[in-house]
Amino acid sequence: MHVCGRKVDNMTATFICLIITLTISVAILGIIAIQAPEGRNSEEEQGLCCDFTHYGANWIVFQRRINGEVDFYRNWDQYVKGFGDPNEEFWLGLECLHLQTRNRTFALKIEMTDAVTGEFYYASYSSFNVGPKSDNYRLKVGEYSGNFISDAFRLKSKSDINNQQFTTKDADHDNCSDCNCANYMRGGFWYNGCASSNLNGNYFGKSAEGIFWKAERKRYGLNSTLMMFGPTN
Ligand SMILES: [Ca+2]
Repeated sequence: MHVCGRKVDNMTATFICLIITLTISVAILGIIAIQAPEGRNSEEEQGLCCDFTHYGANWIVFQRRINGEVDFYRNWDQYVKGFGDPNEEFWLGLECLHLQTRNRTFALKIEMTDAVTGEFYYASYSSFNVGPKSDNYRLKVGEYSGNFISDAFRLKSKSDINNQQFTTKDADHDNCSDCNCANYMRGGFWYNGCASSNLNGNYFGKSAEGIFWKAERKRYGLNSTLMMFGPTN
């Protein structure tokens, strides 16, 4: 057999063919890897969700307020990617919430402490889903239960935040035609026009800017909150 004009034996020819085949294979795999940005992006996005803080065995915490050390009056990119310290005050991030809740039904649980009385409150929703970025991370929650007399997420039609998109101070997706609810309430959240709760409000704020959960006749000021998703039963 001749290779490049030189006569070689069968074993040498086989070896040369093997080297050529391996070289071509590595080149093709390299091209495939370069042309697969979606796969890499997906891994990067999944990487946003690695640093989970668990509550008990099965619940994943995605928001915590305990001392006001972390500023929650943030822009869109920061709410998408998350911010703060997972062991202290933090927001996990909207992209992570979407990725985690898109294919599986979780329940939502919110725990709160009254800033004045120290009383413990909780609110639960039978299902919790955060939509994709293309839909501005729209919130969908199921049936409410809790030890408040009212469901603050649906207290009034104008403050019903179920099925609403997320709004920040630089990305207005709310239903307040002459205001940005994130500016008005000093936070970033799913607002309608605007809301009867303000879990991402100013820790030291008063009135509409503070952290609160509203019942039919009373606004409960809060000094700690915990939002988490987990099993439905
Ligand atoms: Ca608006």
